[in-house]
Amino acid sequence: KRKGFIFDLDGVIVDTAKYHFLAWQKLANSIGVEFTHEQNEQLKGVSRVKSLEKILNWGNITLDNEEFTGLMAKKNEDYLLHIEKMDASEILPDVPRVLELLEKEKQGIALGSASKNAEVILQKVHLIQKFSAIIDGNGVTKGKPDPEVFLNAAKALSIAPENCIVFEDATAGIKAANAANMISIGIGDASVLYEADYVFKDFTEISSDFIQELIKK
Ligand code: B16
Ligand code: MG
Repeated sequence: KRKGFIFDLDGVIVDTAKYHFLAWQKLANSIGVEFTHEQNEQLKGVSRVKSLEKILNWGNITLDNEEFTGLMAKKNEDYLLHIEKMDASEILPDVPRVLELLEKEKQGIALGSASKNAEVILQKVHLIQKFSAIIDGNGVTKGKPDPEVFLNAAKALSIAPENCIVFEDATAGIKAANAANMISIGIGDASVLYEADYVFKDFTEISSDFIQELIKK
């Protein structure tokens, strides 16, 4: 059966989550707000606008529109410096193995990311041609945990949501996948991603048999 496999980008295909962390931490500290890994967890999968809103909230800071836009631009400039030097060596372990298996099995493969930088990154790591649909931060009006990004991906693949499987590293993304009525697979820490249908530390733990089972289901 042809299923839709939808991949989040940051923290699933590549470890850009660490670059987002560095850029947000620098920005938060520059306006006198402390920024911990626990706080960063709450920003994973969350749009740039919503992320800055949260940071300002933690610091009890109110800004006018112009200042807000300025800080968003600053964060992205810093983030772009980090991703500039990315290449295929930054693809997370066994992601290519799983993509190749899905390709061989003629499954639908889509990207469902909150990032507006998704295409640039996929190009840099030479994976863009693996995806028959790319839904990113430029193609949605409501960010994760809203299911819109994954529903749009399913539509682009012409596969019903209940026949889609989502790989996600963020709580917001797992919530979005569940709300879309898709199978949610957490990539990361099970104590954080407990709402997912399955959790694996990374793709090295995902066997070909497991993927075949998902296809047959
Ligand atoms: P950008 P994902 C998300 O990507 C990141 O997890 C999140 O930390 C980031 O704020 C968001 O993209 C927006 O990214 O600033 O590049 O548009 O995990 O959904 O692939
Ligand atoms: Mg992510």
